[in-house]
Amino acid sequence: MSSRGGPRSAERKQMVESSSETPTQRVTVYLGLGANLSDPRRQVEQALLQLQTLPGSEVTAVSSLYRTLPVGPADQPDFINAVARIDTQLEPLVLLTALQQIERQHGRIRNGQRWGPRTLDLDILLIGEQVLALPQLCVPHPQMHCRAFVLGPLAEIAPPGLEIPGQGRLDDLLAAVADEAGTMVRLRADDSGRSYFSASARFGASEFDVSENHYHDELACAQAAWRAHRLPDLL
Ligand code: HH2
Repeated sequence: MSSRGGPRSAERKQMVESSSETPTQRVTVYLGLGANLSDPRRQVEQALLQLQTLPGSEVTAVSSLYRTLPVGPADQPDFINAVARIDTQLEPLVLLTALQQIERQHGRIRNGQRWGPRTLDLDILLIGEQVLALPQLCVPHPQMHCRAFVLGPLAEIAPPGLEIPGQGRLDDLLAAVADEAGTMVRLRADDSGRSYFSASARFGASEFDVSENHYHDELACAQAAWRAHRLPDLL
C-alpha cells in the first residue's frame, strides 16, 4: 500500500532495481584446474589459494587432485587436475579475465598450440544452468562432457544428479568415459607422510589446526591447511 505518501509497490520495485545497493545475484560456478609443467601439483595448489582472493567470490568446495594422462599430444608430461566450486557475483567475462590473470601469474604462455603443455589452465566449466556462446567464452565448456579428468573431480563435489546443460546427467557422462577415468590416479592428501598439525590457518569457511610443523611462509601454512581439509583422504 502507498499510504503515508510512500511509493506504490511497482515504483518501489523499480527503485530497488535501479538502486546501487541492489545486491548482485550470486551464481555457482565450477572451475577446472589443470597443469603439467613446472611442478604442476604446486601450480594447482597455489591456484586454489588464489581463487580465494577473487573479488565478490567464495570457494565453497574443492575436489581431490588427480594425476591424469594427457588428452591430445601424448609426448607431454602427465597432468594434475582438480575442480573447484565458487559462488561469485562476478560477471562471466570479468571472471574469465581474472582467471586469465592468475594463469599469467603462473607463467602461462598461449602459443596457439592446441592441447599442448601448460603451467596452469583455469577453465570455466559451468555457470549455474547458463548456456553462453560468446566469442571469448562458451559455457558449458565445450569439451567437458567427454573428459574424465573434468567429470571425475566434478562428480566428487557436485550435487547428485547434476545436469550439464545440453549434455545430460553428470553420472551418465562419467559412465561413458569409464575407461579414461580408470587411468586417473587420485592423489593422497599428503604423499610425504608428514602430519599437518602445528599452526592455524583458514581454508574457506573452516579453521584447521596444523600446529606440529612449522611453515616458513603464510602460503606454505595455508597449503598445509588446505591439505588438512583433505585429511579424510588419508583415513
Ligand atoms: N588439458 C588440455 C588438454 N589435455 N589432458 C589432461 N589430462 N588434463 C588437462 O587438463 C588437459 C589435457 C587442454 O584443454 P583445453 O583447455 O580445452 O585446450 P586449449 O586451452 O589448448 O584450447
